[in-house]
Amino acid sequence: MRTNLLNFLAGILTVLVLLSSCRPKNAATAISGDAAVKSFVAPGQYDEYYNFVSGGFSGQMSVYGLPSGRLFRVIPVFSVDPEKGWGYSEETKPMLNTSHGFVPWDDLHHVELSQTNGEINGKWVFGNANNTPRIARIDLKTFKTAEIIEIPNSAGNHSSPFGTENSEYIVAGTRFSVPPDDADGDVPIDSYKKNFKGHISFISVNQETGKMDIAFQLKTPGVNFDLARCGRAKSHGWFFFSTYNTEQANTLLEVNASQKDKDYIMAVNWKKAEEYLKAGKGKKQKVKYAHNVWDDHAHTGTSTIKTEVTVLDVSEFKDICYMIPCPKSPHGCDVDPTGEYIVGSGKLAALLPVFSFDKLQAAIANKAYDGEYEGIPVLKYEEVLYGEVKKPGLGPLHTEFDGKGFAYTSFFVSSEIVKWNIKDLTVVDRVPTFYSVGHLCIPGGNTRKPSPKYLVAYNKITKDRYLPTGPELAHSAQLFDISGDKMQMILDFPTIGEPHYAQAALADLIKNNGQLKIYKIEDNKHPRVAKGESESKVVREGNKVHVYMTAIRSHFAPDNIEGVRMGDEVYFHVTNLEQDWDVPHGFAIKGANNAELLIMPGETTTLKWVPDRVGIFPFYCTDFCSALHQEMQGYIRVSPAGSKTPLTFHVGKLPSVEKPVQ
Ligand SMILES: [Cu+2]
Repeated sequence: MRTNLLNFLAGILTVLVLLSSCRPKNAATAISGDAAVKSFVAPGQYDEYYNFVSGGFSGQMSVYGLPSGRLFRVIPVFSVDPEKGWGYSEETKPMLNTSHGFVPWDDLHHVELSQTNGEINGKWVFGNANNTPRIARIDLKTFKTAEIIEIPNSAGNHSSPFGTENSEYIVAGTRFSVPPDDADGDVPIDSYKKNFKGHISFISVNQETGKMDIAFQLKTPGVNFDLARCGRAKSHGWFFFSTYNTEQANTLLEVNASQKDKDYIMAVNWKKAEEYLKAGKGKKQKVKYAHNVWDDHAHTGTSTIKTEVTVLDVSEFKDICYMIPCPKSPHGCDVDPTGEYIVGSGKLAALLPVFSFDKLQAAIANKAYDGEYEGIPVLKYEEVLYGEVKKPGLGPLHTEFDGKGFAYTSFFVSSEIVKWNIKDLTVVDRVPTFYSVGHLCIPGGNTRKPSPKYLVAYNKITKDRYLPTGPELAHSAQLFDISGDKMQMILDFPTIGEPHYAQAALADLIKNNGQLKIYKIEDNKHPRVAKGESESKVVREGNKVHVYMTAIRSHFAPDNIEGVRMGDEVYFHVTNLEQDWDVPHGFAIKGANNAELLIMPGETTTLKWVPDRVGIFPFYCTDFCSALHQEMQGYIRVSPAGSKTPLTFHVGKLPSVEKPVQ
């Protein structure tokens, strides 16, 4: 056993040494001739695509233009963001609530654009929180996070968010199998095989409102789920999940989860699961999870703790799940635009298996099984295999499609992208990346209709590529032109966080989806709104002081407030009265250790401030709004506790002229 382990580790070491030597050379001259011109978007011109990129451990999502690589926006999702006040204002705090309380920092790995009939529809983009399992929905009319739902029975929400062809469901598969939430989790860790279970959540999406709900969960064997893809066209109604650690090890997984020659891709017939649910076969389970919803009229998020989920144990139903053997710890599990081919990418495999949906159906019909895995039928590899791409490279991770019959697979270890023909499985082109590519993105590359023009590689390591910035270098993406037979790199651009998966959509689709320019002041339903300066006021409720403040170019109302005392909690509810596109105001007060605000036209946002000393405290607008932005300021006076200073406020009162003493 020990010798086996040592041999294994020696093997890995050899691979690593080989790897460093097959890093691409001539990194500095990788862009040749006038290739860069292809990514040039002249000042004032729009990009052709929006690219939504995961921000990894930053917990945010970022929006880039393609082909320019220009960063347009960072959308706060699972982490606080000072630039937007996200997680700091009283209204946004509930959005980061979980069953563990306020979680202000998470890890966003994958993005998924909503679809209709297997094509991107430009309505929403979803993102996953890995650490404290959650799924977020971002509204593409506002580029704001509209909803976050926590996932019970999960730990490490990696295998998500991947959607079905009409966004009927967004799925979330657990990375770590753990004892279910309603079980006593106080068990020895090495009782893994007995007590640890996997769960896959199917989250329904209302096609009008986008509202999410956990429709049901599938309880599965205790494996690690990695990535997933829905079936499309002929395979609509199915979902495919890559799994690893089918060995069910609980220590030193780098070795112990690599024992078997093959792990599995789990094929799930979700239409069949729906039938069982309709027939009342699901079991209600007591759990606890947060469901946070943003209201665009109240400009406020609310968090509700839910307590029940419906679970189907797949081992009790023989026709929901099937295991497809797949070599060595598969990561990517990608379905081509026709829905016929399912590509497995074993991180430690030396070939790429391509499975056939038709053969899968035939194998199931003929019961071409190779035994069972914890009650789930295991299909015979040869019966479901369409063919193998031989010697494609080292460390295949993820495949995207161009819709012209070609697949593009990223190879982490050999730092390259390999283009291959889906029909005859021959490699037709390969290009180096700089370095260690993870995910790829072709606009629409996971839909029925990809746009075969650009491919972006999201790289993990960028040594030699950018000006050094201390121990950590810029994270990066690389853009390739794939319109010809040969891939051609045309741009490098840095990204926020560590990018994982990304998706892209035609700019016109999103630009013309009814983009919101302002919030209408008459629709503002915030309970503490001031819809005009005449409604601005300061109200004391015990030790709470509520300031109903307005902001308009170039002053606040009120801008002089007195009568606040030590021990008070002051709430500034600031309404931006502007009804003009792109005129936000900001609000900041000296000593506030919680927040600044950024308030969009027509919106009301609240800053909670607890003064820590007696004195005069200035406040001001932090978002440049006009030539007289610098004059947009005010003062608040804080008196000692028990002081008799009356509560007064005003704007526009001129100082009285002192009369000379006679
Ligand atoms: Cu201003």
